[in-house]
Amino acid sequence: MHDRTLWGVGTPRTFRIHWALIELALPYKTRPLETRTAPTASAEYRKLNITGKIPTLVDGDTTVSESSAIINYLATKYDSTERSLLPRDIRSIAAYHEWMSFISTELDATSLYVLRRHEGLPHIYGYAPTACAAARAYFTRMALAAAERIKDGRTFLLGTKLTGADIMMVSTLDWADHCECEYPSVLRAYREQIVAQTSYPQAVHANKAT
Ligand SMILES: N[C@@H](CCC(=O)N[C@@H](CS)C(=O)NCC(=O)O)C(=O)O
Repeated sequence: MHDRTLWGVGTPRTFRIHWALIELALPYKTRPLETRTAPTASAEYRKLNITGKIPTLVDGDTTVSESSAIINYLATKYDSTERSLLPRDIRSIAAYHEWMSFISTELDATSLYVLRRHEGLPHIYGYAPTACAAARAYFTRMALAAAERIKDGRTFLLGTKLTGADIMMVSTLDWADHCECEYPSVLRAYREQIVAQTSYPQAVHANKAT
């Protein structure tokens, strides 16, 4: 059997990779590392990911970290006619990368991750209520822009099929719900359809921390 191990459970970013692996029907083992626990500082893990952050995927002799990079790696390597998380035509490929970048930077890193640091971990990163209020408002503004792009009622970001960009978006909306960040009903309806139509529930189960 192919030697494939996903390190990490319990966060929206680890969830992304469980979901991608399940959608692509790729068997894998899970090392249930939780964020900021002692095992993330072990020599064994630091050899795989020097940042000590999760998730990390080891696929045979390839090691990849960064959730969007892992999704792109899996989607590219294991693309087939039966199972695919990538669009096919060049304009959709451009839109796919646009969404991946937008979600990773505008919705994740500069909005929700600010809240995670300064509301969730103020003892490490400092208490910053002004930055948090701005991050919350920024998330809502960017979510409004995303909703505008899909208000034609499409099921998936790129039209009629699930791609890695949907995995990024839905996991980020889940995180936003957890942080009580507001986003438009168009995005809520989009999320609900995907949750009902894909292997989302299995991925939730796979990502559960023990
Ligand atoms: N940009 C990275 C972020 C990874 C990340 O920050 N992971 C969190 C858990 S969701 C973590 O391990 N944090 C531990 C720390 O900050 O030391 C990705 O998308 O994978």
